[in-house]
Amino acid sequence: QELSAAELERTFIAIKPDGVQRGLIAEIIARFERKGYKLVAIKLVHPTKDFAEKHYDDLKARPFFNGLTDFLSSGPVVAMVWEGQGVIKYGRKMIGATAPLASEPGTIRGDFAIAVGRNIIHGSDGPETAKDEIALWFKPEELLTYKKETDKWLY
Ligand code: FUP
Repeated sequence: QELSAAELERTFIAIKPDGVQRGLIAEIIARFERKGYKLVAIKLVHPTKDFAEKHYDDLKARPFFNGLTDFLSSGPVVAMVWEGQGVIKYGRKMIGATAPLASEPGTIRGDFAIAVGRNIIHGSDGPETAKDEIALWFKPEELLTYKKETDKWLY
């Protein structure tokens, strides 16, 4: 099966415990689906504190690290890999800015979050982190390759 380089761009997206608890799973997945990205991996996981620390390893010197990793490990998380042209950068755009007052209406954080420590969703911030985060959260065989045949099931 041949996939173009653009189709192969992949990013790691996680719906954090607050997003799951607030019933925003379908809302968030719908936004990525409607945009035209392809879901290539998904699972519900309850990360351990240790795993959350690995995920946020680059932030370990920050004062909010302990609270952040407590939060990420506080309940189930929807871990996903989305694929498509520009998905890393545009996925971040759909998520919205980290600072609550900077996240625009229409973005996920802009529409549903008001606090930096409870911001519903994570998305890889570049190609290198995307690669690392996908490898941290998923086994290679959990990533699927398939063709989206949009009119195959319409009669
Ligand atoms: P983002 O990539 O938008 O999730 O932002 P960062 O990687 O800079 O931060 C990771 C997480 O740390 C954010 F989701 C929220 C949290 N954070 C705080 O809790 N306090 C801060 O001052 C900054 C970030």
